[in-house]
Amino acid sequence: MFDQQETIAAIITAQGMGAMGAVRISGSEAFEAAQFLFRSKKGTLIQDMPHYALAYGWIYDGDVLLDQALLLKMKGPSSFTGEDVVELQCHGGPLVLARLLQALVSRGIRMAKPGEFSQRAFLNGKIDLTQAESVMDLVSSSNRVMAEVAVQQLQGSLSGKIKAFKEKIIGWIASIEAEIDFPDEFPVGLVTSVFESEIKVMIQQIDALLETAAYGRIYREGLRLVFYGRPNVGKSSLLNGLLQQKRAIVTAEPGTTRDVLEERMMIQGIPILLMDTAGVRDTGNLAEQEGVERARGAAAQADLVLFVLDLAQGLTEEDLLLLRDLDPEKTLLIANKADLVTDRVLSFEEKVKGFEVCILSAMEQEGIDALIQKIRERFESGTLTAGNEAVLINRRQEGALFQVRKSLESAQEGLLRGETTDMLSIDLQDAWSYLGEITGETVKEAVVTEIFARFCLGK
Ligand SMILES: Nc1nc2c(ncn2[C@@H]2O[C@H](COP(=O)(O)OP(=O)(O)OP(=O)(O)O)[C@@H](O)[C@H]2O)c(=O)[nH]1
Ligand SMILES: [Mg+2]
Repeated sequence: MFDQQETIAAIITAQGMGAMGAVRISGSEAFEAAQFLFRSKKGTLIQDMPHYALAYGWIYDGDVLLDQALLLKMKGPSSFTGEDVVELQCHGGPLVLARLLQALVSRGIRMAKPGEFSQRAFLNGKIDLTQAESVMDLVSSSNRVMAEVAVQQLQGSLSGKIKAFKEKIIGWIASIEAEIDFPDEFPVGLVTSVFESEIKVMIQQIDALLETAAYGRIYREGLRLVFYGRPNVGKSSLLNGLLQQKRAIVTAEPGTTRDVLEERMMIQGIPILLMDTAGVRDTGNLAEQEGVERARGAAAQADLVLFVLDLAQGLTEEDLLLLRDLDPEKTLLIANKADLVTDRVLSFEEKVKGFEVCILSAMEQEGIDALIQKIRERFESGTLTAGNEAVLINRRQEGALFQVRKSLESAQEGLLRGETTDMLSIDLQDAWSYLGEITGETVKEAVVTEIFARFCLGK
């Protein structure tokens, strides 16, 4: 864990040139350090400025004038980090800001590590862990849905739910303790019968949250769309067709693509990770063999496989073998090269029953819009239903929530077996503790450090 005593500083605006750039100083020496550099036009001293006040003036490093600036004073604990904070808003030139930061460092202020401001905000109880994570989601969001969900999570949409669960569980534990301490005042079995239905309801609510994880992953990382099939059927051509650019190499020779080629795009507001892969076949070529292995791996991990076949050749034995391993729910069957056939009735329809088929020509760019529509439909229906939850949990939260569910289930099973209430209390305490991991109260220090280390510099 970083030293929380030290006063830290960092450039908090993006690197590069801009109308404005800002440096934040946080810690007990923030006002003193800023005073060394800042000369207000009116001669006001930072210590005499009211809370949340702005001052206009000039920044000096010794006698060297560095820039013109606005200084914002925030007295702890009413600041982002909960400590005394000064933000200097100056001109957004990389050198200007670097010189300012250097001047602070030469006065003994330490440069902040990535995520350190947010970590202090967390350690000082200004935000919980879900809110800290939502800050990262918000600044890195590539789409409207993620941005909206992140900002709601920052406001406490997930924290609120977790808090409500925790309060309920504490209530249960309290009544168990009361029953143990004053058995005469409770009719036998009253507490347990109430629990049975209440725990069931909570598990359902947790399941609803767990269901948002798949959506959350897609909005954070993109829907994994994998082009898969035999060599030369037109996988790379289709990737290029969707991207509207000649990204992947296309040749008439089978075995052109070797590596998994990744590209990102948005399809009607959905972030998509397109993955072109090597055509699957038996081959003696080592590089191609490795490519085929990677293709299989990518298909297994896909949210949606676009299984491409060559309509001019029809459905081959090899196609059938590959299809056998694919889940129709997660596959679209692309009958490509439709321009080469006159009759578009699928002779092999019976053999691919259950698979949705999309007939198109990657080369002629025909049928691409219909494919986009189908991708959108698959995203909206299928197993990916987040409902109206204003929450999309991330992988870490999903892991902890899964443990909460397990503990509650164990409590539920205990109840059915007629276990004593003190046993029940242990499961409930576990559930409470796992809930605390999500918001951060019961999470291990190492995990906290790891989470904040993923933040960018100046956050
Ligand atoms: N007529 C026609 N030819 C196509 C179509 N799509 C692709 N092709 C041709 O088929 C050949 C193979 O295309 P690719 O896109 O490289 O096929 P691939 O599936 O990526 O092949 P590998 O990388 O070897 O697995 C090229 O000559 C393309 O021009 C199409 O819709 N119609
Ligand atoms: Mg290819």
